[in-house]
Amino acid sequence: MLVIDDDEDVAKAYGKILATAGFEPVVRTDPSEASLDVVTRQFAAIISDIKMPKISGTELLSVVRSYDEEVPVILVTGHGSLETAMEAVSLRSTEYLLKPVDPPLLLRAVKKGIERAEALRLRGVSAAPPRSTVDDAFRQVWLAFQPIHDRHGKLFGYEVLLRSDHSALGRPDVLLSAASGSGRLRELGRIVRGLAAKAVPELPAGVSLFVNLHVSDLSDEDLFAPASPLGRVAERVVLEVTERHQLEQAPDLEERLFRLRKLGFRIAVDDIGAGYSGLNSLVVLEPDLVKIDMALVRNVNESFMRQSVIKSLVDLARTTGIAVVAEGIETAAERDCVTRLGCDYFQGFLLGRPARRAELDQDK
Ligand code: G
Ligand code: MN
Repeated sequence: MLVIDDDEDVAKAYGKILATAGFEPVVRTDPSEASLDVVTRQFAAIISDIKMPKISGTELLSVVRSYDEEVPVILVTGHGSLETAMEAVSLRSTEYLLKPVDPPLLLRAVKKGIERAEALRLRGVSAAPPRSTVDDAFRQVWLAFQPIHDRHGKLFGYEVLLRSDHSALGRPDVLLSAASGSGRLRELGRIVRGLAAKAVPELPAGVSLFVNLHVSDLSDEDLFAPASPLGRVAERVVLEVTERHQLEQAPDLEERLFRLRKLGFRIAVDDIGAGYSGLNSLVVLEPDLVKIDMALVRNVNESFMRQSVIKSLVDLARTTGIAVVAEGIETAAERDCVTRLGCDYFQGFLLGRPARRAELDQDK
């Protein structure tokens, strides 16, 4: 639970109410500090003041909503206005409370918000399709390639992205959840790595291939076999890991990543700033690269808050020798801004959409 109010007495009072009710509140009075929290950690609920210096509660909420549809956000204000109330509604704020807030009212809003988020999450869980349908979808898997450039606009690598031509299970998120529901995630991971390995020899010299790992892949011995198709070309490959799929399911993660690095793979922590990959993963996992999630890059040129978060991430990465990739760049203004903030590599629709290899070859 995250509590933000620039008035220290108020913030502490909320913290106390929540702690007494058995929650574990993180209390912030500096909205820039809170902004780093919301993009690097997951909270059961967020309670925020609206009117604060530099970053408003509604701006904070818009960032939260760009990657988390469900987390309850309760906005509190001493100066209710139609404008902020309408903004709160359009950003699906759970509650909009006026100061001074009655403690039982605050607790009721928090509990109701958490219950509703839970119900939404449960509804998202689907049953597994028949085995033959998943077989069909697996047979139609292919990889899209998206370019990653360096600061001089030179091609540094491609990220390969899972695709399937199957009519029902074509969307990557649907295919992944079908594979997960059927206990076949590792099989899908092997298919992806097999296709990726085949593509490596066709890449221009010096260009790397970025391959996403699912947490289930990290417990597949095939990934660690030097003689596996991808293991043979490990020097050309960056493996992307993310906390989106709960890395805590791989308890010996550090040791596993160490083994992968010894095989010659480089490691990237994906989706930093999406609220899943905590900053501590940078310190603990010692990756070669980090990828800043597109939720943070979106309209970065217009947001002091996003700029300050990216700047902090770049500074942290610099001191630990980690290279930074900015993802999901869609406009020249976003690219120029992340370049100025010191990012090393760049990816996004502006530089190139994910495409089949054949289409890339035609572009040349
Ligand atoms: O979780 P990960 O960062 O690996 O997800 C990459 C996804 O982001 C892919 O599905 C890809 O199609 C998408 N993507 C890549 N670049 C952009 C972009 O500039 N804008 C948007 N909206 N999506 C992008
Ligand atoms: Mn990725």
